[in-house]
Amino acid sequence: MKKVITYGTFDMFHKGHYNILKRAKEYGDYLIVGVTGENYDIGRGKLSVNDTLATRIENVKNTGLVDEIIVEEYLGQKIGDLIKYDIDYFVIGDDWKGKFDHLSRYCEMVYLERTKGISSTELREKSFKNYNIGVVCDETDDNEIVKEAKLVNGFQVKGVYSPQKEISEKFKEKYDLENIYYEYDELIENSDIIYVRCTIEKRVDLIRQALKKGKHIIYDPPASYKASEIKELIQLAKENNVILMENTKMVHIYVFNQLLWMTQGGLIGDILSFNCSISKNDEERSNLFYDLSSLTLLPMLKILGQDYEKSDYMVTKDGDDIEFASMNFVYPNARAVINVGNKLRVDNQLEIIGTEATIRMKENWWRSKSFSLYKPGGSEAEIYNTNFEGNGFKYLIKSMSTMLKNGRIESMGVFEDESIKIAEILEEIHEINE
Ligand code: C2G
Repeated sequence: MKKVITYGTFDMFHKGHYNILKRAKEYGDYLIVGVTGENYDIGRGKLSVNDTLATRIENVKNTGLVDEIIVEEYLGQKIGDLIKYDIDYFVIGDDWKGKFDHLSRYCEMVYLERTKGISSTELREKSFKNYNIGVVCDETDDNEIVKEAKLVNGFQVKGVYSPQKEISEKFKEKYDLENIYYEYDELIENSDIIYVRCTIEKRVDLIRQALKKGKHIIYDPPASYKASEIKELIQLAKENNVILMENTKMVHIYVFNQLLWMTQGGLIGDILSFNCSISKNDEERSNLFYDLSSLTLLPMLKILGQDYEKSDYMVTKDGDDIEFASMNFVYPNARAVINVGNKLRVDNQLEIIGTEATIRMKENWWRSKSFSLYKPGGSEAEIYNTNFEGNGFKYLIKSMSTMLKNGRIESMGVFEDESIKIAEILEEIHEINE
């Protein structure tokens, strides 16, 4: 018996898919199809897949051509499959020509001509609503949103506005955008989503204006260090039935959810200590302290909760700007220490000590792709990781896309009460500082 294998995502199943399965079947007596798993596709940057794995499997099955369906879950699995299923022919479309030649030691490689004039990409483009993102900024760095948005179906940064004309002009040029606007109202008018990327003092106002016009928002957090203003914005988003989303990439990255699962689910025992530090020296940005603090307070609140008994802050200043702050939180059975250096250098790290294991994240822990888990007595750390290119913005936009599809406006990444609590803490620090 000759066995044939082929692989694919088979998203929005079409004639091209049917044709390749039919021709693959003709090479032998038994056809196995490997359908890509969701994590595998996310890992290889294919975020645009529309159908669920179950639907894609069902569609392949319904062709009646296939003897066995397997799921492709990781890079390199194909080698194991060829051995395990004792394959004679590996068939794939000629868009992959030459890419799998190294497999010819295991079986015969066959590249077949693709069916012309049809593709999942085209079908997706036709069937999706397009969302135009407009950026309002006071700097020419885009935080990679332009590139990353393109990786999610239907999303694209189309225009820019800055209160400083030269900045919008440079931004448009640098990122090759279609439109530039000289009034904020025009940007709002011509966008479905506004990305607010500017210093903290201007955020509330810019967010408020766009929310009132019924536009969805992505903003660099915190929107403000005043809890009352955060509450007002949340309320305004609800009234206008739009999404108000913090640009906190961490919570949309797979490995951070693993960390939460372990710490919240008791897998590292009872948590005794949360230790986190961050610093950045950016002369261009004023009040960066609040941005950095917001980023460090979020994992603390997620892991230890909001019911600490006491807090204590030490703050030093350089001119009007906070230069360094140490924040201490006393929980019933745990302590948290957060150090934030605005102009001073502190090492970036996150350490969570539990009674049964310790977790560490180094360097840019807020967008880290991995963490280490140390067990007492264990000589080597267990590494948990996820691999992707870029800074992770695409995962945040993908979450937004899912929310839009489901008609949901409240984010499950950063919860509203967490944004409010962070502002309350920042407000206390701000008051000490006045
Ligand atoms: N195909 C085709 N004609 C088309 C479109 C697709 O012949 N018009 C073929 C592809 O060449 C591939 C199969 O249909 O052999 C599945 O295509 P996709 O769903 O796009 O899967 P792909 O991302 O190419 O996955 O491990 C994954 C595989 O390596 C390929």
